Amino acid sequence: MKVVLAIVQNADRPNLTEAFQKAKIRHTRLNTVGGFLSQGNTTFVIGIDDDRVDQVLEIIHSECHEREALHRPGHGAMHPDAYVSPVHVQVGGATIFILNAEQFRL
Ligand code: 2BA
Repeated sequence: MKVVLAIVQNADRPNLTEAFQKAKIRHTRLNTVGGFLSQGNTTFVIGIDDDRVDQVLEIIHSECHEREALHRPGHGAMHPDAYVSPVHVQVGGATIFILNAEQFRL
């Protein structure tokens, strides 16, 4: 058994949820915040048999898309009135971790 952690953009959450439901893939959604942009995102926790991990990954890749976001760096040590140009960063489709589940109990 594996645990897939998939961090996705909130915009992809509805379609990904629907696709998982259609495929009967059990999951939990957590509201999370990215450390760099400090914007809300969603972390899906999916406990799944090893032979279905590829199916989970295919669904994530088909439903989660890359988008551009604007990062406005904080002033940090600079003068408070200093203007720091915002920078564009590419976000997504998804950041995925696949972990071995030692046990699964209900
Ligand atoms: P954030 O940390 O808010 O990062 C959003 C996007 O900003 C990242 O997209 C990446 O393109 C950019 N970025 C992040 N850190 C950066 C840095 N130090 N310098 C320049 N650009 C940077 P993604 O890579 O698609 O990541 C999307 C979200 O996935 C992240 O949101 C974070 O919530 C999560 N994530 C990504 N890598 C992770 C990791 N190694 N561990 C835990 N969470 C991670």
